[in-house]
Amino acid sequence: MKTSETIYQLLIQEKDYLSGETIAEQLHISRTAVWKAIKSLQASGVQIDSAKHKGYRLTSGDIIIPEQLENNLGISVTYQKSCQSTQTEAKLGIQNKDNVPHLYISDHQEKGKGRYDRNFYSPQGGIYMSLRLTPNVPFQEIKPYTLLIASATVKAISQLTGIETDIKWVNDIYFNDKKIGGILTEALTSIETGLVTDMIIGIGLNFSNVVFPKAIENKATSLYNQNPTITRQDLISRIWTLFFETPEKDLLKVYKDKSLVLDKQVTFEENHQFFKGIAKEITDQGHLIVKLDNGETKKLRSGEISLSSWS
Ligand code: BTX
Repeated sequence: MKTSETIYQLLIQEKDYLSGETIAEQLHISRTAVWKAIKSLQASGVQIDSAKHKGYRLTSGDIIIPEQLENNLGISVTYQKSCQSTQTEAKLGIQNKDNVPHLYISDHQEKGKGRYDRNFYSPQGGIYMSLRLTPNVPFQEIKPYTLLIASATVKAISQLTGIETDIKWVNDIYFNDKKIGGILTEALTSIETGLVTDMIIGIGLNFSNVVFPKAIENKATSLYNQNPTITRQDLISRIWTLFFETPEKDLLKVYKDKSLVLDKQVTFEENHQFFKGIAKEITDQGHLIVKLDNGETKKLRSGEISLSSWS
């Protein structure tokens, strides 16, 4: 671990000031080395108050420590301060023959991707990460990864913060009726074998980013408006621990329990035609069963639905 990461860990455990001398003694380094590490933490966005004769105190902000996540999760983790998109990083990992499972994390994305080529706004203060798996099974046998990670996310948030969030079918996380996150799951198939070779499961979460562009300011929000009570590192670690360790059936139950759409009136468009009905069921494969007003039943595989009560 880098010196700055070790110092960050000391500071986060200490409510009061820690003197430069104490830190230097504990880590067997010089006070200049401590000072340099503090500067580097501050440059990474961690707010550290320094007071004469008292030392240093962490006031806000956090950092991601990839080695610690690797130890907690038992998978490879690549972290970058900034990148175009962690989905792209995961795809590059295929060419680079990176170990799998592999989690790619960034503090900020220049070209965060949503579904259908939409943008996902990804400033500093959010969580942006993509997991690459290599299932090598036919498409019909692919697990409903979007549902599983959505459930792991709302469960992790609830366990760590007590905040209850909801899932809007199929890939959005909502908090107080506003979007705080989205999931983009992409698959690569081999033409020769017909098998899905790679799955890239991306999730973006507004953690403590509070300012949004005009176009989404009324429909987007963050988990925290000020002073998060947990770190992004804690949340990332818990999300993937739950994703890997919770039985699929339990996560599917969470998905249904936390669904914003079940038993609600929804509208959707198919082949340029509009439909209205009641969302009746989410299947274990992630399909939404809608009972239309004309009595017909429709099975939606993906796509967009609107909740009538919001329009
Ligand atoms: P989506 O297509 O369902 O949602 C994108 C839409 O959501 C946008 O058109 C906009 O209206 C709104 N939006 C954009 N940014 C935000 C935001 N920060 N908060 C709330 N609403 C927003 C959702 O796509 C899937 C997003 C996956 C993002 C992850 S981040 C890690 C990985 N890397 C990457 O490039 N994408 C994924």
